[in-house]
Amino acid sequence: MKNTYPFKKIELPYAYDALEPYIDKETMMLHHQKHHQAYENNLNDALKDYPELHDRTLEELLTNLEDLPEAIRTKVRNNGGGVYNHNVYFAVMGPTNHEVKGNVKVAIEKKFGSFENFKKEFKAAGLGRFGSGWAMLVKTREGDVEIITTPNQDVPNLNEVVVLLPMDVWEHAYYLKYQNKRGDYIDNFFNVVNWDEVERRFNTSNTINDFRYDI
Ligand code: MN3
Repeated sequence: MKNTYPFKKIELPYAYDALEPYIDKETMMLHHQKHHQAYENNLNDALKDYPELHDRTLEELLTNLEDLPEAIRTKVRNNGGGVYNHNVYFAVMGPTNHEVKGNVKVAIEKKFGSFENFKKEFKAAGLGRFGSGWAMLVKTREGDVEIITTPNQDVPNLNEVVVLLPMDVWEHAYYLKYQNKRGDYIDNFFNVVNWDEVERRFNTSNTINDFRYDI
């Protein structure tokens, strides 16, 4: 089934306090109920007067921004990206399955030498993203993994990569608990990654047509 307008934010597959003590309940509630809700609302608001766009998936909208009316292009880019990135972010965290395994483990070790080295590089990417944005582990068409970063709520080229593990480094993702210490948040992010879900995404997405945020 095509996932089209009106777009919905993901419902958390765990409780708001399930990621304690690494990510606190209040941060999770604000992040999901306020920030993520705002992206959903603003995206649907941008599209509501454009019925000709209502059969497009979020991936189709985000990979063809230049086709959109100029009046809503930036709003769709920012808020559509917000919906997309957060739907994956919230889905790949959880209270269990914190050991990397399977094909994604093999791909990570092939690319980065070791899982420990991957963590080091992922942290450096998150710290190096100036201002607000994302660090992401993505899968390429060749089946390899790479680390990328994007500014604001931008998504990578979804015709080229599958987003496996996006890490939100906007201050709203960590400021209540970690204040300015982004590095401490990143260290603890690894304590809440649900690697079973990352592995499922790695195995499910092999072709361009499978590049869906709700897989
Ligand atoms: Mn966020």
